Amino acid sequence: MIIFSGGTGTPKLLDGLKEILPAEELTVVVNTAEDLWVSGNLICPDLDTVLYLFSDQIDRKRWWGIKEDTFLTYERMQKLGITESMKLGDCDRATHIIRSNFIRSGISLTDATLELASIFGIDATILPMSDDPVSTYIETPEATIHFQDFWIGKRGEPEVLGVDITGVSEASISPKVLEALENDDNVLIGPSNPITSIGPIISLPGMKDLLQKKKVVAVSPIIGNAPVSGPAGKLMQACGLEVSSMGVAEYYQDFLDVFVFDERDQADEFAFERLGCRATRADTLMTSTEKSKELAELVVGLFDTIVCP
Ligand code: GDP
Ligand code: FO1
Repeated sequence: MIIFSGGTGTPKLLDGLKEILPAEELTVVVNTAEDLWVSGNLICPDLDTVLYLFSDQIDRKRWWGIKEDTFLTYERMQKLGITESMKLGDCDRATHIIRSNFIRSGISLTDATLELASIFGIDATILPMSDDPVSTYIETPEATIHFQDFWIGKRGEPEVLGVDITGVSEASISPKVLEALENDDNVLIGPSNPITSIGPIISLPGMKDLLQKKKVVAVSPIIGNAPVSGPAGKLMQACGLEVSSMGVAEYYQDFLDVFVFDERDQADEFAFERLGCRATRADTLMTSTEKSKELAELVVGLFDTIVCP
């Protein structure tokens, strides 16, 4: 199975999937449009969350960084008058240094990620969506700023006028992602932010055409009229989408086969038929590994109900 992932909602589902499927059967294609160079090193928040999840290092309170990490370097730099734009843990920073050294020596982000996965003893395949630079910029009334400056620097507070995924139309799907898509018909779009996490992956040239030939199941990150966490609501609104499961399904309608939305949602299952997909209700709120596992079991079963287009 191929899973498209950001750094919070889908990793929670992966937490269940890794309990029920052999790791070798999981290929995770991860958003890189939130990546940022900080103090000379490349930070890949979504890739790192997935790497830390599979190697049981993830901080499950925040869903970023390494559990029980210290922040000595960050704090020392702050004392010396330099505040980094992201609060980097010391052990997390070691990952960034290793990755960046690989990249500085000419190795692609894909191969650097495969090396990190091997160092961490991970059997699942974790792939960046592309080896080319793609960055999400948020247009606010004052300025157009990098997603991390909007989310961390400005606490997601400014009004959002638009979202620009720079570089995506010139970027290529990485060769290893293309190879994975040639060899696997099942694609799961996890409950990630449709605009900033899944948006960049499906906007890569050729991706939507490839997805039309696959069995595609997606899980909604929106319950009722709000995301479980993060800025998805504000960003969907700015992109002209209704903040609802229907809004998410509409965004994926070109290639979506089955849509999973939350049982607390008022939406009618049959209302999704006009988008050319089936929809099914489930408890999608993953507050424990057990709940992630239950949702993962349901989602895996759905692929058997789809005839490959
Ligand atoms: P990011 O990279 O940190 O923005 O993470 P993602 O894009 O992977 O995930 C953010 C999305 O996950 C948000 O839109 C949340 O609504 C959604 N999310 C987080 N936890 C859950 C959950 O337990 N269930 C569902 N359905 N969505 C979730
Ligand atoms: N999020 C914050 O709200 N504040 C931080 O200081 C912060 C640091 C950070 C460092 C490494 C990392 O991998 C993620 C980090 N995040 C931090 C999370 C990150 O900004 C976002 O949640 C994701 O990029 C959204 O996917």
